Amino acid sequence: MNHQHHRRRLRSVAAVALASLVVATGVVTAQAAGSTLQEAAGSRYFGTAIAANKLSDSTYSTIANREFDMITAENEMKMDATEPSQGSFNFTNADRIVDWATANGKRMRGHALAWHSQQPGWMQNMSGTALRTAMLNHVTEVAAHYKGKIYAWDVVNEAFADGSSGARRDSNLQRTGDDWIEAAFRAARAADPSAKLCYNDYNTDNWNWEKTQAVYAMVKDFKERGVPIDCVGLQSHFNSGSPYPSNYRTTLQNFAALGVDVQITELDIEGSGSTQADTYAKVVADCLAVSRCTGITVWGVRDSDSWRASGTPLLFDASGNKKAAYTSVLNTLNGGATPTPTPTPTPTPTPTPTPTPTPTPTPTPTPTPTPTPTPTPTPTSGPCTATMTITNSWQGGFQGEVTVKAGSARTSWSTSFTSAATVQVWNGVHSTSGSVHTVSNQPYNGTLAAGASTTYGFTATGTAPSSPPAVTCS
Ligand code: 9MR
Repeated sequence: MNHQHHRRRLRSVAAVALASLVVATGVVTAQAAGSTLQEAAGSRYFGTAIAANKLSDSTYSTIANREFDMITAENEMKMDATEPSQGSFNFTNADRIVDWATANGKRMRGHALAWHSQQPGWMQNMSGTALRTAMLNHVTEVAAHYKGKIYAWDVVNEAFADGSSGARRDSNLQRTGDDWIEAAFRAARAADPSAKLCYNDYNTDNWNWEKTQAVYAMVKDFKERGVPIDCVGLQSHFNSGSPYPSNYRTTLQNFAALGVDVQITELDIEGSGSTQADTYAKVVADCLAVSRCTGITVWGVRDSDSWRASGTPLLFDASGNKKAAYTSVLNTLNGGATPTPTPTPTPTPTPTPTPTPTPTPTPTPTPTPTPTPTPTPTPTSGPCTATMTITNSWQGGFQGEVTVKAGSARTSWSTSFTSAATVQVWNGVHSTSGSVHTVSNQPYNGTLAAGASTTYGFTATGTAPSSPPAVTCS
């Protein structure tokens, strides 16, 4: 908290104390409520992304200065902005933001040192050792320029693939070798030892998603091998296609348990009114419930400043008025009425998918030779059955679950259904051929005793079908 705000808060504490000095109990212990996001956040920070060219808009800068105490440059510290031609650095716009933040007593998150996207043209065409060297030089030069001025750096941004592969995202940087991420972290540590070093990504909010598990495994490995990493950033861009997951708190807790801070780095939630306000409150309550969740940054000031402006995902409307979402965030930070408590996190799958030395292709179970084909309603023997249920739906998408039941003991399974939707699967390995989706087991859930079952989940685009499609199992 900067001094100006600290004084303001003390004044309001004094006012509350005087006003309530009715009964002579002597000591006023109640914590005064913060009247801005940064005050209410207490020991945590509450930040926003700032665009340098908007600082001259007084509505914008007044809100930004009043409400937020951590600043991220929305685009100005990215690789294309800071190294437009190789070896020649330009910090003009980034420095405008840093200077404004410093003058107003705010801290900075640095975003981002190495990323497959927003690379300068000269870098996009590089590969191999030349690219690796250029990337490390960039990390070193930019981190050194801001040495001592950055609270936390997004050292590497968005290095994992979406979907169920759990793999690294293909990029020119990735093609220089798997160790490019740790090399970037080591270079950043050397250049600015006091900055916290974060790995930052999106679609890593749902604990059950493969991408989340893959990032978790990398961070765990880094901690075990002493690669310098201090924090994990969850961007948390939520909308109907990528909704706030009810296990978000579990994700925050599990990352924190690895010995890193967690930060919500680019929060925005599309929607309006009480639905939006309620989801914002849940996100804030989840962070407050995890001691190593050290702060929250929203990705812009007003709806009209957002990269997804049409989704009105922020806390202030285009005119700078506080929205219902603002009030619910403020109240939650102040420990007030949290709307509906976040449902107890679903029991988590084993944090790291068990490294079962897995499945040599399985002998196909011999179907029991039933002489007379009397149709049994629920087959308890034979290969396997699968049924789909729709568990949730929203405008533009839905969520479902498929239960796979083994008729006889097996060590693998494969299911198939037809749907025109784009589908994202967890707890299963997904592939498509036209509109036919095939989902088979992960290494950790292929083995089923006779009569036992397991489930996999998915989200899909479009409208939920009134009756789910048939699923075959083999
Ligand atoms: O908000 C940023 C927008 O102004 C840029 O055009 C865009 C270009 O890539 O990047 C946006 O910010 C992204 C952030 O840097 C990384 N996570 C996703 C953000 C939204 O796209």
